[in-house]
Amino acid sequence: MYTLVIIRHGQSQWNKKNLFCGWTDVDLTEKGFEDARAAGRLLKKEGYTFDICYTSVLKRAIHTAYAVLDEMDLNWIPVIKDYHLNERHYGALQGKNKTEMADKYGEEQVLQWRRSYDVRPPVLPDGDERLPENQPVYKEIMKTVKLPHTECLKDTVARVAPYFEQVIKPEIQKGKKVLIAAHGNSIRALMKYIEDMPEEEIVGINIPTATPMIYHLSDDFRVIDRSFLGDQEAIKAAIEAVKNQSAKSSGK
Ligand code: DG2
Repeated sequence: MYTLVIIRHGQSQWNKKNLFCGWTDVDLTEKGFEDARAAGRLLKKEGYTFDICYTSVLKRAIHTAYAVLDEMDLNWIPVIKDYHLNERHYGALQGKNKTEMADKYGEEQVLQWRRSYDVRPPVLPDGDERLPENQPVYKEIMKTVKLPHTECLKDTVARVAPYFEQVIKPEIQKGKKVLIAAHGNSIRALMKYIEDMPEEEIVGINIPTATPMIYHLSDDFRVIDRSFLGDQEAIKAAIEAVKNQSAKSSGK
């Protein structure tokens, strides 16, 4: 049996302001750092350890990975940063407030952008300085890969799944204990792939920040169980809060 631990980063500056973030490289808040450190302490207390960590090229996930590992005295393990684990690209929604968008376009529309499986948000316009081709971090990658200007979850699955299958899974099969520090939707994409989850089920899944998710997998990589580590009532409330981020402001 294998154990795999996946964690969404702690609260980011833009989570706090309720802005769509996607590939925007914003940092954690103080609370985000502290919650990530608390997750590391919890993992250590519960007896977990890691041999290798995978994260995205976005600092909110990278800083979460290091905060967790620091609390576990595991700063020395390899931390692999790869754009395949980036958040779903949120296109032209990046930087927009989720509540304001619900007030303007209706909750249904915003929910479709946030949670539908195959509807892409509006694309970032050509020439926009936020496009991946204008970011130094993607310069090398762009030489061989076409990077997105918007993504639906299906697109995110299409980049996350091969990376998991070809890079991460072989390490798990070698017996390495793996930590993945990623994002709400890149984690949902991973879950869809690992569990072979139907589209109707993944649309209802919301991932709380800085909460370790534990997978037990059989030798042939079937899911034995999946659970969140920590106070189950608080986790339920955190999941509900993520779900409700695109509710209209009261009175609208
Ligand atoms: C959030 C997810 O991603 O937003 O891009 O705004 O995990 O990097 O904070 P994260 C974003 P929702 O899909 O939950 O609206």
